[in-house]
Order: sequence, then structure tokens, then C-alpha cells
Amino acid sequence: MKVHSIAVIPGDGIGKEVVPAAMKVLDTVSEVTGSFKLEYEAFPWGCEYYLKNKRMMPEDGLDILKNFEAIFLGAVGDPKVPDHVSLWGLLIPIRREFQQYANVRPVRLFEGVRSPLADVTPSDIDFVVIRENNEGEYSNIGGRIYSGTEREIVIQESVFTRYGVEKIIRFAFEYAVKTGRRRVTAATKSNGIIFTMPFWDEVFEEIGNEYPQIERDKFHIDALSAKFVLNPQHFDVVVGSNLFGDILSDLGPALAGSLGIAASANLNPEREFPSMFEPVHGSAPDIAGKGIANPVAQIWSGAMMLEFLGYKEAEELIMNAIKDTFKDGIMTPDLKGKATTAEVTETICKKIREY
Ligand code: GGG
Repeated sequence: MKVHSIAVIPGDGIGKEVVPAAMKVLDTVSEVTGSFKLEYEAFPWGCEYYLKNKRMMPEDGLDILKNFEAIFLGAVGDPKVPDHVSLWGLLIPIRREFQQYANVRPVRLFEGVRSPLADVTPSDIDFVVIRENNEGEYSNIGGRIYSGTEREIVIQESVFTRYGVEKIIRFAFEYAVKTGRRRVTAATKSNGIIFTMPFWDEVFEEIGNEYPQIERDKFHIDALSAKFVLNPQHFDVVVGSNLFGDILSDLGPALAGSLGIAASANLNPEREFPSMFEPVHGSAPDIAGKGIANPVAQIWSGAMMLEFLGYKEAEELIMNAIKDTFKDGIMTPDLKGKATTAEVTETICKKIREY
């Protein structure tokens, strides 16, 4: 039986609740299939660590993580630490150092879950947002001078490299081919942002031409957001820059019922470094500690990790169990249900054992 080493970073807030829940599900599927074992090592990094040590992780944190096959992360953020400090102290260094340039964020409406949109069924909302994860609008190039004065100047540069844009757009087309999806849609804003976005559009055309079997289209981010709401059926694979991809991958899951089900994989497709699997949602301090956080985004992220490690059958077992749990109406309050984190987790584990 193959053993895989997994670094676990529960992080902050509900991360500390949903990560152990998802580990229960991963261990259940390992036991049932007998085809792999996950060996975990947990790291107490995050905002609490920051408040004691003035760092989100130790200086050699990335060196430590480098030795693992995958990273399973919960959530990052605490009202006591500015959000840009927590994000740039943990998540972003991991994504960048390990060249996790493809952030895969599936969006799917499950049977039994109510969408805020009228008259939509599960077949209407089933697409994947591919977010560029290493550059774009998330840059540390810029500065601020004359703070607090009338002459204050604040500059934040965006960075779009041919290397990075080609890689993410090619990844999106390859993803469409591999998963049997028919269309790739690009998120742009080339009418208003006149250097980086026309470049993004050009690369999308160049790479898209290499995939004549895949339809392609593009929309400005404002129109694209409206189309998510008015015509979600249109979308199959959506590729966006770091910021646009981030926004769309919150809007999508909200249309599918809740951010509590939004999973993601930060992939280094070349497998030179560990990839990281984490829910899209944050630490949700308002509900942390109440036992009602939705564990599904973390569990689904775990399923994506198993698929990436080569266990498609295990991924399918978990996804079927999530689907059937929702069909039975077992869901947490974010989905208008009454179940606790533990009840949803137990139901999913039970179903995996019964299949
Ligand atoms: N699940 C990790 C987490 O806490 N994400 C919250 C967040 O705000 N992430 C920002 C980003 O992905 O850029």
C-alpha cells in the first residue's frame, strides 16, 4: 500500500474544525479502499502563531513543507491580524515558492441544495474556474509615500508575464480536453485596462488556436459576472487572472448555494513541488467554535488531493457521499440546514462505508 506524506495546516477560525472533519473522511476512504495511506504532520501556523512569533510560519517553513507530497490547508485570517499580513505571510509564499500557478476551483449545484437563483437545476451550474495563482494583480511591486498627507501617493503594479499567462491559459485548455469539457471562457477587461488585458486576450487567442476542438469566448469581467447570474448554463471552464479568478470563484459557489462547499486545488502541475489543497472560504470568525461550519469545501478539497495523488476511485467515493448526503437533506446552516459539522462529516463517512 502506498503511503503519502501530507503537511496539514489547519490555520485559523473554522479551519481548525473543518480540517479534522475532512481528515476523518480521508481516513475512512483510505480504510475502505485499502489502496493508500495518508501520513499527516500538522503545523500550528497561522494568526495565533503570528501573535506569538510575529511571523505566520517559521523562517524555514517553506523548507519544511518542501519535503511533503501535498499540503492540506484550512483557513487563514483573524480580526487581530491585518488580512494582507496573514495572506502574504502564509498562503501566498506557499503558492509562489511551490509554483502552484493553477488554482482549480470547481463550482457545482448539488441536488437538494437551494440556489439563490430561481429555476435552476444541478445541470445548470457545473463549471470550473481556473485562477492564475502566482502573478497578475497580486503583486508586491508598488509603494506608498507621503502617508496621511494631501500629497499621498499609492501605487500597486500588476505583473503579467508571457511565461505565466501562457502557462495558465494552456492549463485551462488542457484541463478542458482532459475532463471532456467543451468550452473555455476567458475573463478580461481589455476595454479599460489597456496593457495587461489586451495582452491576456492575445495569448488566449494564440493558445486557443492550438485547441480547435474546444470552443472559446471571452467577456469583460463586469459582463461575465452578470452572465454568471443570468446564464450560468453557458460556462464550462472559465480562466481568469489572479484577482478576476478569485472574485468569480466566490460568486460561482454563492450561486451554487454557499461558499461553504467551494473547494480548491493550488496545483504545481509539473509536480516539482507539493501542491496545496484548501477550501476557497476563509476562517469565518463569526461562526468559529460553534460546531456549525460546513465541512464540505474542505472534504471536497481533500477529494481533489486524492485525485491528484492518483486515486480517482477514492475521489469519486467522496463526491458520491457528498452528493447523497445533500440529497438526504443533511446540511449545515449556511445551506439552510440544521446539521452540525460533525453530523455532516459522520453522514459522509457512513455513506462511504456503506457503498
Ligand atoms: N482557505 C484559505 C483561506 O483562508 N482563504 C481566504 C482568502 O481570503 N484567500 C485569499 C486568496 O485566495 O487570495
